[in-house]
Amino acid sequence: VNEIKGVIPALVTTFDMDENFDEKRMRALVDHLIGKGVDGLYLTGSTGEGFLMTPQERMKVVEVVVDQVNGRIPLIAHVGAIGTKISIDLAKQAASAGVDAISSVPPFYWKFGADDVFNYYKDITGSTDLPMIVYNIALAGLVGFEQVKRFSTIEGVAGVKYTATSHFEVMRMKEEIGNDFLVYSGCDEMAMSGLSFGADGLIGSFYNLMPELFIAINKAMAERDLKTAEEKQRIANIIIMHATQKNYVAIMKRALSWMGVDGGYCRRPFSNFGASEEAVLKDEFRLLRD
Ligand code: HMN
Repeated sequence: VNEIKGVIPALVTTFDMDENFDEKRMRALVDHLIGKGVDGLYLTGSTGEGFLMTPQERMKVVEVVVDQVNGRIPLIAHVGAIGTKISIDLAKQAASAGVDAISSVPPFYWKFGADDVFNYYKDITGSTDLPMIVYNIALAGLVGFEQVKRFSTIEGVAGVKYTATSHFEVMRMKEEIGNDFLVYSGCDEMAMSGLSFGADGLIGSFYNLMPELFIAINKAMAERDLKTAEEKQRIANIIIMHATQKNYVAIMKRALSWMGVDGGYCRRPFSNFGASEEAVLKDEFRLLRD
């Protein structure tokens, strides 16, 4: 996984208006993002509406993307589920499909004890030879620094996708767990900050929509060019702040279509935009641009 660094969109899953997985749109979007220069893709996570799909559908998405990417960039498959057995099935399938790493949120809904969560990661990570990226996000209940540190003792746990705002922990993880423990910053609006505290890469939603800006931020931060990074981050944040007031996954999918690569629609209960709402949205974005 050492080479899985840089800007990694948490790929949206393309559905048609009837909520069916749209393979054609998926393949086109993958090619579009590779053309833009992204460094990898993260599949069937939060942005990918993974929890709105059956395991079979998630496997299908992984297979299609692996096939379309054809080795051009590395892939991380999110295999998190509420039960260990389901996650193991997903992990094994992702491994045989040919992804480069797996990732998972901690099990949620019930309040599992710390040992249960530890065993969840141990069992899934032990089920394949792939590196595991722990996915820390408030939606599933944040795990703290000490817990991440404990998970890092499991053989195969290679890093963390860290969607939290306390970036001092990024630095601490690098210092206390080890510099080769991979940390991916997960808050797009704080990409610059995550990188400045030592994150190896960025995994997030908005890299589907505006990868160029974040590729520029990543490059500028590597060169310690704070001025450029800040300039790009400010622009990105205007869009992010606007889009996150509504269902931003649906917004990104429609906005992609204006750029010639249709991201399709979201699955219910997420809402979508009808033609008239989409027109309003387009006007709002025009205003933001001016
Ligand atoms: C994923 O699994 O889809 C993500 O990469 C999640 C990602 O970290 C996003 N967080 C959530 O969706 C809750 C961020 O990209 C987030 O959308 C962004 O920072 C705007 O707040």
